[in-house]
Amino acid sequence: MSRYSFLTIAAGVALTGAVLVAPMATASQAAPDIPVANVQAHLNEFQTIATNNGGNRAHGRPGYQASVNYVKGKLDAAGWTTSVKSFTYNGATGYNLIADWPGGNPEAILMAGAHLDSVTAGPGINDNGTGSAALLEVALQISATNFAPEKHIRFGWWGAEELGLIGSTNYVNSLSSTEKAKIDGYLNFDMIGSPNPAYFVYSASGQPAGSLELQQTLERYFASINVPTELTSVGGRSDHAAFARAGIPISGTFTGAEVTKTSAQAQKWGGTAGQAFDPCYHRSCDRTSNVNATALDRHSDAMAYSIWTLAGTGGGNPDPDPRFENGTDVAIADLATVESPITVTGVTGNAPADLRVDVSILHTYRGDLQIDVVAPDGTAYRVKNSSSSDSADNVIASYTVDASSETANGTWKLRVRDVASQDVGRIDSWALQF
Ligand code: DPN
Ligand code: ZN
Ligand code: CA
Repeated sequence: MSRYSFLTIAAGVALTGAVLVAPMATASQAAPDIPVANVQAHLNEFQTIATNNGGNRAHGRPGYQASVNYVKGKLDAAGWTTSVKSFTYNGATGYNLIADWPGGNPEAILMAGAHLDSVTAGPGINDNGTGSAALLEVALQISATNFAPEKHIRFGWWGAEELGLIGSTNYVNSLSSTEKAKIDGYLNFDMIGSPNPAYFVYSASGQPAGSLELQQTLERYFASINVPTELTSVGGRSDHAAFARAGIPISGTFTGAEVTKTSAQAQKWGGTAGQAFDPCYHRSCDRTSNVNATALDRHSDAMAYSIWTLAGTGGGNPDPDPRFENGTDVAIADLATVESPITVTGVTGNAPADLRVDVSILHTYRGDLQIDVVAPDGTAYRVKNSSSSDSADNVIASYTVDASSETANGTWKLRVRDVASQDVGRIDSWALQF
């Protein structure tokens, strides 16, 4: 990181019209804090199931069936509509557990999922008891809070992920194109309590249009608790892949598997540099002791925040709150001013007084950056000033702009000026939420 040699403030730019808001759920009901002790209690059950069934919860083994029964029993008691869908793989019957929360717009479905199977080598508590247990607890909290979202919520616990994403692929392939088109997005949670944890969010880059909103919603949660994230491209390594192939927007979170933590990552996230995020990945030692409770807690809360936020709004048609996004990277060279455009069409009248601007800029010294949102007529709204003392990385934030005097339709721009030498970065993505 660099220090400033001098600081320049652009003259004549009004500092009014924009305020930084704390990230919050836009739904009428705020997401609850997921009690990590409840998630851990589900993990203890998975451990007991494995211990009583030959040490694992793998496809075709009794520990998998017992895991399905445990999750299904809790969901049924909480008022979810469940169905167990079987498939055959490797000469054994496998199961997906699908759970629907009654209500919401059946034409606008938000899905989230986690694989419930382990490898045969061990009980699979971090991989993927953690995603499965957190998703179960979020489901129980949806019930406990009587969440009444605009969208319909459906969760999936997948079988035979470890044998090549078999269950989730079977599920997506079983849907008609009409049924697929109703799914607005899919969030995946596979390994969210690694003992030497990372805070990864699945990158929208190269994924179906609409994935950026999911990515940015997850990023916004971690920004709100001041935990830095990194984007990761998980490619075809987990159950989002079949959804992405079907053109459904995807994202998710991940605390890392066999890859080694760098010293830069250890500095910002704690833990041990030079050691795998999960040294027990796919081993018999992936037991309840192989979970970092803080990471599990934060990723469970991120899961709840994103589900409440994404399911809470936008279910109507026509969309009363359209969103426009640009996910094309724009490099920010040293001392440069760069712009990224978004063309807004189909919105009648003026922009709202609470136009939300979601920004994801990756940079090595955020204090270098001065950011304006430029309306179609050229009016610039300052959302962030530069500051020589603001030494953190990245600008991942939501700003609210009073744009009520601006015509909504036309080309808007995010204008980013790097005012000090040495540190550089890029606009990763930004969006306008009307
Ligand atoms: N799905 C796990 C595996 O491939 O073994 C772990 C994993 C999850 C890897 C998410 C990458 C991303
Ligand atoms: Zn996994
Ligand atoms: Ca710079």
